[in-house]
Parts: sequence; C-alpha cells; structure tokens
Amino acid sequence: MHITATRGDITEQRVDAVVNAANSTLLGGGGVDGAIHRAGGREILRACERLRANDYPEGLPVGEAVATTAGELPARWVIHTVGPTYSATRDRSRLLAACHRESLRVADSLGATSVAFPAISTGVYRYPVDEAAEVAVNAIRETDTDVELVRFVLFDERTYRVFAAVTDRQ
Ligand code: AR6
Repeated sequence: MHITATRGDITEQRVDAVVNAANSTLLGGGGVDGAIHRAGGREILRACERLRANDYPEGLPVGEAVATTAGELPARWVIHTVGPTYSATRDRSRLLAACHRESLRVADSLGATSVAFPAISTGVYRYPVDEAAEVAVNAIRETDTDVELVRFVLFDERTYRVFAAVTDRQ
C-alpha cells in the first residue's frame, strides 16, 4: 500500500472514497464535516438521515465507520467515522486507530482501492497533531486491506508537515 500526505481540500480529491471526521449524530457539523456536506450537497445528508433512522438510532459510536454516497463530490463514497475528543488524562489512541482501521474495512466492503483521510480529531476534537499523525499512519500500516492508496489530505501547512514527516518515514 502507498501512503502519501498532501496539502489541500479533501472535497476536491479524485479518489474512490473520502473519509469524513464526523460526529455521532451523522447530521453535519463544522470543519471537514461541514465542508463535505456543503460541497457534496443534500444527498449526503439524506443518506445520513436514513442511516440514523434505520441503523444507528442512537448515533454512530466513536471509532466506528459507515459509508454513504458522495453526492456531488468527485469521489464515489464518503466514509463517515467519529474520532475521539482528546483527553489529557485518558489515552484515546485506540479509538483513533479504530477510526482508521474501520474506515479501511468499510472501503474494502465497497471495493474502494483509493481513500483520502483528513487529520481526524485534530480540529474541534483537539487531538495533538503529532500524536494523531503517529496513530493514524501506524493504524493504516497495520491494517490488512485491499486499499492500494491512502492519501492524507491536510488543510493547513503545519498539519501537512507533521503528517508528511510521518508518512515519509517508511
Ligand atoms: N479538507 C481537509 N481537511 C480539512 C478541511 C477540508 N475541507 N476542513 C477542515 N479540515 P475537524 P475533528 C481539517 O474539526 O477534530 C465537526 O464539527 C482541519 O483543519 O473537522 O475530528 C464534526 O461534526 C483539521 O486539521 O474534525 C465533529 O463535531 C482536521 O480537518 C467535530 O468537528 C480535522 O478537524 C470533529 O472534530
């Protein structure tokens, strides 16, 4: 598997699936979640509402992942996952690793072989970028998957540099 880091906007990525750093409601929010719903259109929200009604009446648990259409995005699917909020007193790295592992598992079930990830949990959920990058890249490297390309798409220069340093360390 090839793992790369690039600076950019995840909504513009031409990959099979883009991962959304969602919240348990699946009904939208700010950050990358807001950007994906804005750029992808109402179809994504409607699919999320159906998932809530049929499969996740109490919301998507932290560390799990589920796919919807990508609506008007160039990608075919959005894989929604819920990262942990950072805690200075509790190690939530296993939940952050699970987000990456479960997203790849969902990608496999769809037949998606190229997947773009944002820096899950490093925005509103305050996970330190250097810790998150280590957890994310290690989790992906350790997952047995048919996905051939994982592209981390980082919005700001600092986050990009931290992820690039970890992905370049093969
Ligand atoms: N493309 C790529 N990365 C982006 C984009 C974009 N278009 N927009 C923001 N980022 P966050 P979280 C970066 O807060 O910490 C939402 O309200 C951003 O700069 O989106 O997991 C959800 O609904 C940061 O580096 O996700 C949840 O309630 C990274 O994406 C909550 O925020 C993640 O920041 C999830 O918080």
